[in-house]
Amino acid sequence: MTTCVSGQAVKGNENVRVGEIRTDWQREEIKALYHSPLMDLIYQAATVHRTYHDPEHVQQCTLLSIKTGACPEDCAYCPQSARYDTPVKPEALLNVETVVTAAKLAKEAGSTRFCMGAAWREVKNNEAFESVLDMVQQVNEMGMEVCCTLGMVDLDQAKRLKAAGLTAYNHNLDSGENFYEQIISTRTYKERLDTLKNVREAGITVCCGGIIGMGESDDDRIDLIHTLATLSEHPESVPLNALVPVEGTPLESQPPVSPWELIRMIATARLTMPRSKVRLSAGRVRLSVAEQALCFMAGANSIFTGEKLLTTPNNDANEDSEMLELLGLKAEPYQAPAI
Ligand code: SAM
Ligand code: DTB
Ligand code: SF4
Repeated sequence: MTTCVSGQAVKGNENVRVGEIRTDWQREEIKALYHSPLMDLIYQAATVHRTYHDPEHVQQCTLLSIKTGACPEDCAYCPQSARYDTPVKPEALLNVETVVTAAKLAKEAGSTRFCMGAAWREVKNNEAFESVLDMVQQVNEMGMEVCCTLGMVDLDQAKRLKAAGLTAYNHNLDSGENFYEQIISTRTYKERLDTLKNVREAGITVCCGGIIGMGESDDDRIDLIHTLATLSEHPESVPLNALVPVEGTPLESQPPVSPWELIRMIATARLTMPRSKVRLSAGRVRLSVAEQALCFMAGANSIFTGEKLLTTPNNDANEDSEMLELLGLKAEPYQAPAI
């Protein structure tokens, strides 16, 4: 029987060591955790969560799409791919001032991390990249964490982003390696892992997670967590998304994933990557307050706040404040990085 960090035995998964930072996870161990009885899984994850984090705090992050749509990639979930006829209207790169103003508003609304997304296959060494470096520098100087998600980056580009003040780079694995091919054909899993390696090598923190509800199996989800939890260092940030089906994309008719599956995924991520921030990301708009409360109990400690995610609607800001108040949770204060 597993012994949890609190010393209390938890029923459901035999001989699985939890509560330590491990990168030697066996797939079977993660499978056992993922399939444990839900109440045991949540209890165990909540216990580990409380060992590594202040359970009162939830980090608020704000997303901004700085370059929207017309993306050459074919990610089946994405309304920004040029290959699908979706309601997203392509827009050129925003200017630096517009972005900095949006970041200020986000900061005033309580966000401590500002994430800029561009619908690019990869970063190119051009003027647009120079503008992004400028955005990164100015947002960083405002006293916020800065994250970018710009597609693939090489080591030199990652180093330039780091020098400009980038805190984190988001590049998701999206699903397990086997299922991945059914979702994206234009970029390989290996290419994604190479970008993560470049980000790590440049000294930028890694934000990497995935999506559930695309038609994948439990085994595909376990594969994703296994890959993340056995990277040489765990991603500091693990965003977990429930598919937001968008009209015109190949996944437009996917049935909504059950909140219980998202909670199970969050708890498994928390148990296997105890120190990481687990971000309750896309799909939160469909969750009730009670369901979100269980996500926080299971170890989620960050949400995206603000009107929109990148292109799809997000939860109402007032309702989010009321929810945090009701649950006795607080926005996590900004912490300047240790130099
Ligand atoms: N183009 C960049 C890239 O792919 O790395 C950055 C932007 S992309 C929109 C960032 C992530 O958002 C994707 O990797 C995916 O995990 C998530 N995402 C995109 N569309 C989504 C949807 N409809 N539902 C849930 N998650 C989604
Ligand atoms: C992540 O994993 N989720 C966020 C962030 N990283 C960039 C993006 C979610 C996008 C949802 C669809 C949209 O709004 O376009
Ligand atoms: Fe392009 Fe990123 Fe959307 Fe894929 S997820 S189509 S790479 S914007």
